[in-house]
Amino acid sequence: MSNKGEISSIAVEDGVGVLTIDSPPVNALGVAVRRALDEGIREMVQDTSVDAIILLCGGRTFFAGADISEFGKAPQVPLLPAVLEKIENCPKPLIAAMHGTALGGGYELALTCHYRIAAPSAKVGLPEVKLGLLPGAGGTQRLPRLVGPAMALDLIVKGDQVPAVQALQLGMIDAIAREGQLREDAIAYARAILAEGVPLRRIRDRNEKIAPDSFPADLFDTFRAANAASMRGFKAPGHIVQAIGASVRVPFDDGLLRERALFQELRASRESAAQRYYFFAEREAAKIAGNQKVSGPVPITSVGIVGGTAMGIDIAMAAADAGLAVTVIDIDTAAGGRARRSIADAYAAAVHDGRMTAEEVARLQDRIALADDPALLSASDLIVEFDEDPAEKQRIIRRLDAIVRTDTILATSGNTIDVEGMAVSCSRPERVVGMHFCASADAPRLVEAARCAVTSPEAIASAMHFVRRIGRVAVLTGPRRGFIANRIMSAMATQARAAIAEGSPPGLLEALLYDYGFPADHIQQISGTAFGDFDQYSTATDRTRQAPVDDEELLERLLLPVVNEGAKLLEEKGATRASDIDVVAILGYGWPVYRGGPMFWADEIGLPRVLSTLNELRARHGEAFRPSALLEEKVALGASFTRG
Ligand code: T1G
Repeated sequence: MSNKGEISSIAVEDGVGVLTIDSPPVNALGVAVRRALDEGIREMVQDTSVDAIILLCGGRTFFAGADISEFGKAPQVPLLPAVLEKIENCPKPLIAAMHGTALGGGYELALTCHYRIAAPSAKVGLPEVKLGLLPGAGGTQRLPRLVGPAMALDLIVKGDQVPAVQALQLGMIDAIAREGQLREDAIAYARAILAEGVPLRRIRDRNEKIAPDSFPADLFDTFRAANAASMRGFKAPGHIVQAIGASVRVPFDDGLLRERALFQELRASRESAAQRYYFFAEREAAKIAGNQKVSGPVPITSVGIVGGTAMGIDIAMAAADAGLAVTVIDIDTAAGGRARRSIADAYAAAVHDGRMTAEEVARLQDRIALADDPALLSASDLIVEFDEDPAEKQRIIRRLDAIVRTDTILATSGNTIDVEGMAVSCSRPERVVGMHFCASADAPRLVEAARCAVTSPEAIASAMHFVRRIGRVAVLTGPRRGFIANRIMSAMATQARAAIAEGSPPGLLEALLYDYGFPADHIQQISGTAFGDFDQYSTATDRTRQAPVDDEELLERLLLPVVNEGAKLLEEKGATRASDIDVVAILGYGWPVYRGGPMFWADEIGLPRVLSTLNELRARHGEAFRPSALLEEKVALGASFTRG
């Protein structure tokens, strides 16, 4: 074993060379990793004792893609395409041995290897679309040659992670190792390939799956039409369709050039800048202070859910799925039947929809105990009450305070709750937190975790750690009613109501929000609070109105109050950072991710313009538009909300 410096090592075992790269946290293909790959591959090609090469990663995952933090900087050699070209032209069988999540440039690197083997728990995928990009290292040209253009369109435009078993069925990988035996099985696989002595095969030379008669002539037009709604406003999906189109029309090297040109356009786009910003913003939200990652000192292994509401059951199931022991209490025993029925119905639906197997349901249902005696919660590390009556909520928290462990975290759900009032009524107020599980129209991933002055750092860290454990995004807020989501969006709803009262047709307001990029169902969500009964108004295309106001001013009248309210939240310490407000607006209310969220968007249009427009609106529509002190301060300093 020779150690090639801190991130790579080489071992040769009976003619099989193993190059291991270990660059935490996710083996991103930054310049140091690219250099280590370049040198390691070269060394093993030259080593006459090496007949086949295996590429492995240490740590939690195979290469998880290009280093996203490098995008804003000057590129450094060796560039990824050059490294991949060396791999693809390796004269010896080269096998990618993947675990964890081989994504983006990491999976594209695997596609330049001759063979791909993966651990059963591994996932592969090309998620660049979520960053406003496309696979820029050959993925749009090689994947269609493996799975056909139709499947490639679906996989790359959606950007989902594909579990190893499904990837094997699709041809995205060639073999699956035994769990925990990836290195050994990859070496055995290499030996079998050597013994077979078949000529080396490169994906770029395989054209059977992209032959004109192998897919419908109108495939690309049909795909665009079928996905128009989900692609609306985004730039990357359309570019991906063009790049995959090139894979079936022009020779491979020309297709690579086309892909590179389309990739460069996206990388320079404001949409991708916003989506890359959001990628880090969502992860930053998990950090409570500075760089401290949420790692609850009270490890949550058992959870109590009080109240068999739909949200309560949903969280119980998510906690069971995350491997936690769950106890659901419906103090109203009649309702206990409701909780039992809800859980049974939810699991039956999951099996019916093919989202879960009967075996998974059996395993998970064993983790959920149903009872009507809160005393059974004494072992729980964290308890969330989901009652819908404010007085009842207070009573439940006080009752739990008297019977559970002194270090159990007590969480009350909702965002109109008085977290402070609840906490001080308990014997140990430091462990009381608020949790607002946003039931947004699409993926309900957002949870606002509210702390008050007496909440201990341990309690809030544990609560946020629990939220990440169940696969949701936690954002820390202050205790003031409305937390962040409802505070900032109510500012928009207030102005929508006022504009309608002054004569702006609701259909126009909805059309402006729709054109800005809000999904229709989120406009319903906002309009439900602002425009009253959505259906009573003319269609969204109605642009006639009484009030002589231009569209841009009307849109700014709706959006800028959200920015201003966000600035006030930062002043009050109701939010930790501006990017948290963007995470909440995007996840909670469908603010288009390719705009980056209200605070990112404000920086993009320029805070001086935000301030001057607010003052113009204030002169016309009153004090609701008084600019926050923080905004004025930022403008005076030439500072921004989200640009460091
Ligand atoms: N670059 C830089 N940092 C990354 C990173 C990346 N690709 N992926 C993750 N991190 C950091 C992340 O910011 C966090 O840092 C830590 O790693 C753990 O991440 C040429 C152009 C791999 C599934 O889109 O999906 O390849 O907060 O908290 O929940 O065509 O990270 O600890 O300081 O998310 O276990 C394509 C993005 C890139 C994959 C792990 N690849 N990453 O999830 O941990 S573009 C991606 C993820 C590209 C090519 C193109 C997830 C994960 P910190 P985490 P996790």
